[in-house]
Amino acid sequence: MKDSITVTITGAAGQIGYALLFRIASGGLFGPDQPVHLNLVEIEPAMKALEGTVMELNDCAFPLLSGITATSDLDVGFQNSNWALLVGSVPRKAGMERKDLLGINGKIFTLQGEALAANAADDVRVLVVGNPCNTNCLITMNNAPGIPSERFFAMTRLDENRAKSQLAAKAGVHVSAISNLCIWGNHSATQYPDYTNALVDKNRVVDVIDDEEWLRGEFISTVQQRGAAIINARGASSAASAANAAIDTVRSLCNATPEGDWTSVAVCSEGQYGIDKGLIASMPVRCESDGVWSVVEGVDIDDFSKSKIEESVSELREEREAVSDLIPS
Ligand code: NAX
Repeated sequence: MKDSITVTITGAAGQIGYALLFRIASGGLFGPDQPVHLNLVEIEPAMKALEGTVMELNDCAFPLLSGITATSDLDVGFQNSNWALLVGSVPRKAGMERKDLLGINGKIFTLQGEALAANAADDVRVLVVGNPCNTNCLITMNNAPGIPSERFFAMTRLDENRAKSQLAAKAGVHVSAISNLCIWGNHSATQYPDYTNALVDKNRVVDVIDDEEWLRGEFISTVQQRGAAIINARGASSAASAANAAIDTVRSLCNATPEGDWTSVAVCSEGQYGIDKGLIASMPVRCESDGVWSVVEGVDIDDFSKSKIEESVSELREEREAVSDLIPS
């Protein structure tokens, strides 16, 4: 048996947590021969609910689950963490401005960054899911001295999966036929699902779907507004698809990307594609099997795409400005 991997999940008693933990514990994340230890982090009022989830995890008798630590203490929760999935955050409530939300969550992610730096394993990698995930990731990264910036990611894979599903339905093909779909920018309503570079069975989407008006209009807005549409229909925000996307993201970051393709994840910009250095922005990324990744260079950006990317990056700049007091210089 291999040594256990320790995975920290914050917000573990929440609805994404509930859809995520059992898949990780059953081997759905790291494979059928990799034991995992789960560090489950919650706030004090949710510890009772977390206790119930832990009972259920135990009742599954998962062969690969080597242990569970349930805690509200960040130093304990990030102890020896190899992967930290930061899912928990405070939702926007009625009357709350976006700036208030950024500030409240910012403080949470400041503390989590510090606890990661103090307690996590040397090889820790961090995926932020809790919204606003790009800026929460920016805050965590800037408050975790000693952890290299290339170990921080924010999730835009759910958006990529949503976009692929929309294109597949329109083209009348299976979703696996869609590749090279990049989400650019922020995980928000300004994100840009780039259909101009996407392929259907190696053919350009624009050559297969002869409806540029739909691609520029309804397609983009459907992907941007999909979270709200799910809340409308389900009465609760996306959970299983979000947990699935978190698993897809980590698996993509641990395995070689298929030849010629890429995946979407928000990473710390080095200035690629004119995106300000230091912002956590979604871009096309390729990974090697040893976990080394790089932003794909040279992707064609036409004027339409350029203006869409700029709109989303401009929002990321504003968010960074709103939390500048939480980013040590
Ligand atoms: P829930 O409200 O069901 O669960 C959140 C959990 O986080 C709660 O149990 C709460 O007690 C816990 N929590 C709050 N503050 C915490 C803290 N300081 N430390 C540890 N735990 C804390 O939300 P859920 O539906 O699970 O969504 C979680 C987050 O994912 C939300 O911010 C949501 O907006 C975000 N999402 C991000 C997506 C993405 O693509 N990046 C898509 C899905 C989802 O909307």
